[in-house]
Amino acid sequence: MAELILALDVGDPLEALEIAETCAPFIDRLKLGYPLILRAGLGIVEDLASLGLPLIADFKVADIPNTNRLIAEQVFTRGFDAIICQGFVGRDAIQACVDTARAYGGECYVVAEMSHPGATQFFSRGIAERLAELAVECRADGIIAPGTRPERIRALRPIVRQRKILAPGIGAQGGDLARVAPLVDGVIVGRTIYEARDPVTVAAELADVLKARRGP
Ligand code: NUP
Repeated sequence: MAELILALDVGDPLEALEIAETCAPFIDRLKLGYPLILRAGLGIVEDLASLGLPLIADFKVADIPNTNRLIAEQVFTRGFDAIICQGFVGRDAIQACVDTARAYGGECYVVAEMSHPGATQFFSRGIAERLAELAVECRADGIIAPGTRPERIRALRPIVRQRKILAPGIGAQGGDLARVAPLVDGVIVGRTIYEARDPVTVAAELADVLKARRGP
């Protein structure tokens, strides 16, 4: 069954904590990125870690290998369980993130193709396939692939095989949960949950859909 991963891009730290805490029974992991961390500070990672859900650092790390390593070390030291890095920076830069993740017992996911419309400008013509291959060669734990384009997930699955595919773009960006869920290992959902009048009910409904749509 695909995991439900809550993208907690909520500006207000107290609101973020409340949403995470109340939705926790229905979600499998929390994904934190710049919108929350830059506003709340890194202290919120510790607060959220106390909920007991694994935390993914979505900093889409994209630097030279040494800087990637330094960033990843901070990420794992601060209590994250996984990191997302960009693949277009190349094999050595990806490898730095994967190796650091391993050293801390964490996971590393490589962005193969992004979910927004503009992503097709540069992730097209076989680039995503090459990035997915690189992720496999670097022994990353999986890739990020677009929940907005299930046909692209189908194209990338044979490359990554049993490695995980996490798919953002469900709901607010137009991706259809019921179509995508059977193709992936995790769906990343942000606004559909945290902007809902009742985030808990929506999270519970999405979790029910995932239960009904077991994976490949
Ligand atoms: O390709 C990507 N698309 C994407 O939306 C890679 C991502 N990491 N994300 C992130 O997923 C995005 O930054 C946001 O945190 C989340 C989707 O949020 P929402 O569109 O469901 O609100």
